[in-house]
Amino acid sequence: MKKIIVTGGAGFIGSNFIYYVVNHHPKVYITVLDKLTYAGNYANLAKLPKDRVKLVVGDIADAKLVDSLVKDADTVVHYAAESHNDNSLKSPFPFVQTNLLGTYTLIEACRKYDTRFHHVSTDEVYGDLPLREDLPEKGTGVGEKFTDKTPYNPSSPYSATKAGSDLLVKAWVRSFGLRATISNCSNNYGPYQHIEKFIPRQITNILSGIRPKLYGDGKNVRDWIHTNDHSSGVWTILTKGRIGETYLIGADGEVDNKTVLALILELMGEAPDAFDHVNDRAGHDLRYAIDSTKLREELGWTPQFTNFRNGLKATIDWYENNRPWWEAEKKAVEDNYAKNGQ
Ligand code: NAD
Ligand code: TDX
Repeated sequence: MKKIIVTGGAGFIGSNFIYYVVNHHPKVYITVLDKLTYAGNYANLAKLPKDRVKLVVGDIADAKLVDSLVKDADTVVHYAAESHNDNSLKSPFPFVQTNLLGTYTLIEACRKYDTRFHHVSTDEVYGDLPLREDLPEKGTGVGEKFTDKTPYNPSSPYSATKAGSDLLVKAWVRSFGLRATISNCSNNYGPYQHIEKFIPRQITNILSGIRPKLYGDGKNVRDWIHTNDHSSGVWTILTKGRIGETYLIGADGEVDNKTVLALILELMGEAPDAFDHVNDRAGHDLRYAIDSTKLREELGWTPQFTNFRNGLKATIDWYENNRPWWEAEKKAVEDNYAKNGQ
């Protein structure tokens, strides 16, 4: 693997993956294909060496452009997506366009040139799990986490279009011999995450003198993984994964939203009750949890950044030290949430 295309490389997880590759794999050259939507930011790539990372601004659903780039690449790593559940509830069409048509356009080009393809997906395709306290088989491990055998059952337009894109890739593998793998990862956190998302929203609220906002009762559980561990997981699958296989990436980081918020408040020196309960998300998934045994045992991957408290502290420091990266957008993001009572 020498020449790779990273779609969505100017977004949160894609840009962290590019830093990971540049720092760990000196012979790899990267072309980023990114439309620079509201979630893509050229600044995310600014510190990277220009001789190794080239940005092409364009749409993954632009077949002509995609063909011209895929022709010269060994591998495509596909991160580009519309990624925010709340946006998908207000305006689903961009999710259909990018997540479904965009993925279709990429796999058609990879089929044509027999290019290795890795599809980055999410645990949300499996729907949600009951809270642990409500499980009849509590403590036995049965049915407690997602595996690659869990049936698809997405809840939102976002997760439905991600599920559809996974199914397209699986069909292209089976019917056309596409050399593809899929990863479904849990909730990422770390630097460069857009301030619409839960953790950066609460951090930047506090930094802006706005009270944090918790949806509903805050009992919903997410399985947090540091984005650097997601990057090493994707690299492991790219280099060692079996074609046609799906690997789940997770670091055993289940925490409910109320507890995450309590930790942010504590680390930022705020009172434990200095937040507001706001309107819940429609169709809000209750709990996600990943069983990553297959990735760990078959490919030997181990997450390294598993101390959530330390990771959260470093993330808070990053937003505090990079105010120009987010400050100009803050008011518009909050005005938008306020329209929904959130
Ligand atoms: P993000 O919204 O921060 O970044 C998405 C990037 O894709 C942006 O740079 C945007 O400009 C680009 N993009 C959007 N539409 C495009 C198009 N039509 N053509 C080209 N580029 C386009 O998203 P993220 O949180 O970094 O997520 C990246 C990927 O990882 C997504 O596929 C998402 O489903 C998946 N994922 C995310 C998480 C998470 O916790 N954020 C967890 C598991 C999987
Ligand atoms: O202000 C908020 N308050 C709040 O309580 C926001 C923005 C969110 N929440 C809750 C909703 C979720 O239970 O926090 C949890 C996390 O919310 P998001 O950051 O929006 O993430 P989520 O919906 O879980 O999806 C994320 O993980 C899986 C990513 O956005 C997806 O792209 C990924 O696929």
